[in-house]
Formats: sequence, structure tokens, C-alpha cells
Amino acid sequence: MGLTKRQRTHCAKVVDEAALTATRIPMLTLSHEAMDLEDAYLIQRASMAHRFGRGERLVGMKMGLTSLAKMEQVGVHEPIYGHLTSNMLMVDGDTLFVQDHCHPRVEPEICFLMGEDLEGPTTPAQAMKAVSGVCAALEVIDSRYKDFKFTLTDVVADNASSSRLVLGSEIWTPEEVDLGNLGMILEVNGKTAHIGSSAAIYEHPARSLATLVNMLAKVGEGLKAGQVVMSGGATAAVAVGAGDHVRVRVETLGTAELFVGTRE
Ligand code: OOG
Ligand code: MG
Repeated sequence: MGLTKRQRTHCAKVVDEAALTATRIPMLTLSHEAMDLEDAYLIQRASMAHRFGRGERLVGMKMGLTSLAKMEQVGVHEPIYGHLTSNMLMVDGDTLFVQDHCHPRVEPEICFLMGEDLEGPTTPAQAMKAVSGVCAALEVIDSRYKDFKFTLTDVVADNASSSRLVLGSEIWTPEEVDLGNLGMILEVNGKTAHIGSSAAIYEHPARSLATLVNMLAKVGEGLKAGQVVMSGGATAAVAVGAGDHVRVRVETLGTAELFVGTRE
């Protein structure tokens, strides 16, 4: 670890306040060059502690940068994970308020609902045995860094840009659907913005899930029954603004949608 505990505590407060107040900040690594990946995940966890202190609950985890399109868009080529909290959950068809975000982007995903606790090491097939449901999902990401630009450690410290998630209303059991190659279409205002496949999500969304569990096992953690897991954007994310309507259509699984508006 390159940073002191005091420096990590400071960084956690900076990213937490930036998210809370929707304020764009300079990359942490500009002032904390020595930050390594271990520091970054410790900062992420310390920033979550601020959220839990305000009454937010952990509802699940997400994988990020699991598709080539996502990696290329942000210039970081390594999968990462982040924490999902109760304040991030939106109901299918809800409105996202621009004032609550720095520069929101939306991406099409597939989400797992955990039916059982799951700890690594695991394989994709084993991990799927702990899944009780799958659904189409939209993730709203909102890097707190200026110009949406960051390094690997910066984005990890910023909780993998997590901001909101919308789960589709149709829940399927994993036995009912082959997740290997489902078509995924991201529509903005009724027009196709990106076309992808679930195969783009780390070759298979189940592989993304297993990788998450194996990453968590390295720090002695796992997933709990009832948690949700976002497997990662299948295509590049699209920037959205007030007035937009965004919908993902996933073959077989159905849709998830949100509106973007301005709080009066
Ligand atoms: C990092 C978050 C990545 C995904 O699905 O790939 C992510 C970012 O792009 O800002 O959520
Ligand atoms: Mg995502």
C-alpha cells in the first residue's frame, strides 16, 4: 500500500462528498500519486461506511469494465467491482434527476438476484447455482471526476462510478434462459443508441459473477442471499440529459427504462 491510513480516510471523505453533492473533483491520483489498487478498494469501502452511517443499506455489488466496449470507452482495461446501496435503486420507469449527478451516463446490463449466499473460489457454473433470478437492467454511472476521466485506481476509489440502477420488472429463473448470447439494445428517445449481446459481458455474464466472487474472496468477503449483482455494461455508456427517455431491451428477459428530468 502506497498511502497512509490518514490519506485513505481523507480520500474516502472527498469521494463521498463529491457523490453526495454532485460535485466534479480532480482525480485523487493527481494529489495521491502513490495510491495502489489495494488503497483504492480500501478507500471505496471507507466511502461506503459514510453512506451506511447516513442510513443507506448495502443491496448488492456490481462488476464494471467487463466488456471491451466499456474498457475502450474509458481507457481502463481491467475489471473492477463496486458496492450498490439502497439509495441507488430506482423503480422501472422512474425519473432520474439531473441535479443529483455530475454527468450521468446510462448503460445496458444484465442483473443477477442471489438466492443463496455465495463465497469463492467458485466457477461460473457453480456461481449460477446460487442465483435465483435474472433480469434486464440499466445502470446509471456518474464518475465524480472532471471530464469523466480517470485511472484504474481513481475509478475504484470512486466506487466504480456507481450512481443508480433500474431493474426490469420481469424476473426469469436461470434455468429458463440461456444467458450466453442474448441480444441487447439500448434505446434513447426511441432510437437505437447501441446494439450488443450478453456475450460481450466478459464472454458470459456468469463469468463476470464468478470473477466478482473470486475477487471478494481475496478480501474474505462474499455475496449474501437477497443481494443483486450487476454484471457490467454490454456496450459503451451514453450520456443523458433532462428530457431523455432510456430503455434497454434484452432478448427474452424484457426491458428496463428510465426518464431523465429536472427536479423542480
Ligand atoms: C466505470 C464503471 C464501469 C461497467 O458496467 O462497465 C461499469 C465507468 O465506466 O465509469 O459500471
Ligand atoms: Mg455498469
